[in-house]
Amino acid sequence: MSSHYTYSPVWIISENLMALDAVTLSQLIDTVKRFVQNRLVPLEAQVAREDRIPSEVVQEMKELGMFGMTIPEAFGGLGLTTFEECLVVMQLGETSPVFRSVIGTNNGIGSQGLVMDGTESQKQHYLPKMATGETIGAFALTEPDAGSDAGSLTTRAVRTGNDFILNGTKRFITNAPNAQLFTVFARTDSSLPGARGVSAFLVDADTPGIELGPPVKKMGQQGAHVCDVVFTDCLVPVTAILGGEPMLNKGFLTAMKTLDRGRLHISALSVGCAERLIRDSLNYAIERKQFSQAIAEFQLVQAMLADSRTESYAARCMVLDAAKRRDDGEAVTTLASCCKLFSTEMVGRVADRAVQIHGGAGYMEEYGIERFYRDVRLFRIYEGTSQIQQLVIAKNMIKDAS
Ligand code: COS
Repeated sequence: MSSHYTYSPVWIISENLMALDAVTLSQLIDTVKRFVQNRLVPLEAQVAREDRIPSEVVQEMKELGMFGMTIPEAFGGLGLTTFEECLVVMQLGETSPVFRSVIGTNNGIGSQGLVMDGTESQKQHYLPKMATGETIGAFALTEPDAGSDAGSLTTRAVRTGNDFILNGTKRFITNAPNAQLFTVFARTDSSLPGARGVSAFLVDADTPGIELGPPVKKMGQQGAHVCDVVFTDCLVPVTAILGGEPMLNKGFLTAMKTLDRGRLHISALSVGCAERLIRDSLNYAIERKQFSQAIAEFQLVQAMLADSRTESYAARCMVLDAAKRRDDGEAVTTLASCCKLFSTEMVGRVADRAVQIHGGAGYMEEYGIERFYRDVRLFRIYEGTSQIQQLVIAKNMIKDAS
């Protein structure tokens, strides 16, 4: 793409916070870009139709190191900073989000709790295999009666000697059907209110007492699989507490910190998808003729294109700014919510305009625009709905002011 504001190596060189040098980062972004265009884009319709990503493509993603982009180099990953991760994810967003989903949990909510709060031995044990994609991690927070109100979860972990017994149901868990490791959030102290009595556990998927529900049929993102995970008298050792005993009853903080980075990741993904939709819309508008001229010549179509370009650019700036601040050590909870709120709502509007610009073709399966329209709808829901982002932003504004 020739837009003047695509990532600038000059800007990257000026940064001191890179895990990779500027040339290596540029090469990585180029590699991902080529992989997306040459390998993934041609498979989009097939993956949606068959509801599966071909295993050889998953293997290629493993070989490219895509499962371990955010896992530290010491554990076999690429150790990308948040800023670098966002640049790469923007490239990945230029194809069906289902491809990002398969690596999403290992780079985000399935690994980052461990990266941030895990003990050294937990990291040594799990992260190298997560970095290669041999182990898929899933984030088991949501429950049938605890979605937005994550702190009200009722899955219990009761201590018996050196073990805990887990009972409860986790709902809509991304990548659960393929996972080898669950980060499970469970109530370890029912006398503490809400979020305070919750701990995180690292639970191997083959532990007795775990049952997976059937794959859930979804509105979009076919090829990404989601199901319930049911724990019935599932025995895990005390050493499974993420971060060890000092982290007992502190699991909710791990979940929230993990989501701070995850929300920036989803924001970057939204920008990538928006860029793809804008390019498709622009190409279509230039080619499609009505009233004896390209529809791109009509000002009402131009207005839609211009609004989409403006909003995507704004989201891109926000995401990269917040990512850099996070890498600088700033607390970015509010900014991550601002980014997720704006970027995911933005891509919803861009997708809606893309359908409109394509007219009847936008509604038809063959053109793939309606698929994106359905796929990006999820961004406004998972990792915290837009309404939860609004609450987080306002709550922190009020807290800061007082
Ligand atoms: N980083 C560090 N700590 C955080 C934090 C963050 N981003 N967000 C909250 N905390 C801390 C708070 O400071 C508080 O600590 P203290 O008890 O020491 O004061 C604790 O966590 C509880 O926070 P809070 O009181 O804000 O919790 P609430 O129960 O009111 O709910 C929301 C907080 C609604 C923001 C939370 O439940 C949430 O994010 N819900 C959406 C869940 C979600 O995204 N689900 C998607 C699942 S993954 S697909």
